Amino acid sequence: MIVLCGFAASNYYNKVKLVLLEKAIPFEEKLQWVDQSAELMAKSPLGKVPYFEIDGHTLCESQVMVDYLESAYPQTPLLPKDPLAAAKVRELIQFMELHLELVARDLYGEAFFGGKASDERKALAYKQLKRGAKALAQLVSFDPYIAGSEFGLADCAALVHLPVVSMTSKTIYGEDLLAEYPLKDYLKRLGERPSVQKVNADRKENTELMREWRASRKT
Ligand SMILES: N[C@@H](CCC(=O)N[C@@H](CS)C(=O)NCC(=O)O)C(=O)O
Repeated sequence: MIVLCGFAASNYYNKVKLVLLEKAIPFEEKLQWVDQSAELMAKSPLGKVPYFEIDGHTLCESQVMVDYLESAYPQTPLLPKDPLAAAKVRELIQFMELHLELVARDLYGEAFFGGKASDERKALAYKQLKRGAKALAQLVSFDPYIAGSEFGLADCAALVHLPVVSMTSKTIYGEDLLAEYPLKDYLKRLGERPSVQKVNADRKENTELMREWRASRKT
């Protein structure tokens, strides 16, 4: 049995969970906060989530995890068969994660958790996000799915990453750096899928718990 470890407010956790649900793979969830405990570090070397526990093995890094699912469970494929088309989908995912999500992540402390990012950090992230947001146009379709006519892995990533990038930029800069993309309609369309409804409901519930957990660590 696959055990998905992490917490449901995490975008990377939810990317993997969407893939599990879409492919109808049986799995269990285990709540794991990012507490830097020895137990966590033994399973995920940087203490990040998500990770899998599978028959006495562990596996971390969400993209590696979904690639594993795609090859171990070929039913309901979420990547095109053609190797180049599949690589283009991975290119889009890597692009969103490296050049948008990871850049915006530096600002989550201030955007969502009452922290403070330095002005230098914000100015640098602004430049990087502007550049990434503009370049993204070359890789996306939104017709009707992010990579084209088929729902797939790139949608599982876009659905969890793009809203948080957009929200972060609105909160920090007063400007939606993804405003040129039809995110609202796209998210509404994806929201018709049972997998997305489940992930969103669990995320909302877990976000409250996460706030309580963070607050309890400060006291
Ligand atoms: N590259 C990793 C990123 C995972 C990640 O950043 N997870 C966050 C939660 S959304 C985390 O564990 N943060 C705690 C930390 O970085 O110490 C992946 O794709 O799995």
